[in-house]
Amino acid sequence: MKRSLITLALLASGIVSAQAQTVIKIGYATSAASHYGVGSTAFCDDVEKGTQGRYKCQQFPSSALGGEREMIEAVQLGTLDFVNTSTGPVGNFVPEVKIVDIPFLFRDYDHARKVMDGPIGQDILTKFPSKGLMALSWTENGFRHMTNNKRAINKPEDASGLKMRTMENKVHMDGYRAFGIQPTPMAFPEVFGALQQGTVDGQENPIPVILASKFSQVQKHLSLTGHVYSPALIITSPRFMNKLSDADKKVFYEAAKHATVAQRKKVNDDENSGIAQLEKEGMTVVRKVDGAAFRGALRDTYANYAKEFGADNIKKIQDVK
Ligand code: EAX
Repeated sequence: MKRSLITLALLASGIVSAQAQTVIKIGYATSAASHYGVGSTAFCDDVEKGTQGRYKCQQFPSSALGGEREMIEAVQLGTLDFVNTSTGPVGNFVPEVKIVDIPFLFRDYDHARKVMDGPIGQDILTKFPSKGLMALSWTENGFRHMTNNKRAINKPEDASGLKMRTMENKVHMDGYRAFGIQPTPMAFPEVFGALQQGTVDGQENPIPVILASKFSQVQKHLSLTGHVYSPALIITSPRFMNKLSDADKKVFYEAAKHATVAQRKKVNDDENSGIAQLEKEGMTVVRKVDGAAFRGALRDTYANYAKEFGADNIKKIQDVK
């Protein structure tokens, strides 16, 4: 009798903690303090609040769960719940994503964000479920710039002959070949070591990644080529989403929207203060590259993109004002 009373009392006082709590895992490439960390934390905080603590995140920053391709595979398999990833390897899973990886497709951040948040970007999100994936929102990695240890890059001729690590992304690689670069696809966790050992001469990434990954320790030259916009996504699986009540689904979608805003703001902040920071860390920066020459070098490659993706579809993106 006494014992059952105590049990009752414990249950009564612990009613909230007695409620089941599900821990969800989310992984990303860079540190917790980076843009991916800021976006993922906004997502996690909102999920936890919106579900009154029934869902809680465990974050795996700094590629702790492997490269982006591996994390996407893990989400597909169900061993990871969420990944906040660049589109780098995503087109290998969902081909409709590839069009947004075309170099020099977007004029600037406003243009890119408008396309991703508008009908074109939102339509791409509908292509994920048939591949065992579900993309909740477009987050952001940023415009990519080249770094290397050989020379300052002002125009394609300067980049020509450089061995450069790229993402596992054919659309990028085709473009970079047109600049004369020797693209070397490699998973992100290996990049720092490859730069340090000189396996490659350079790499290309947005300012937030260059900062967070301390590439200034192993790279001398930075050129603000902005040669391609690197979108990112919060990806989960239909398997995960289908378990949720409608109300919880809404919480996750809203949380992902908040992640987008927070992550983009961090990209803006890093763009504003990061270049001076990288100079302070010893990098030599070319701020004004010959953008027209880089675009011109892509003429034939663009004809191939038009064949693959449809000239109309490319133009539709370019025409978004
Ligand atoms: O998404 O692989 C890359 O260069 C990505 O930009 C990085 O992992 C962040």
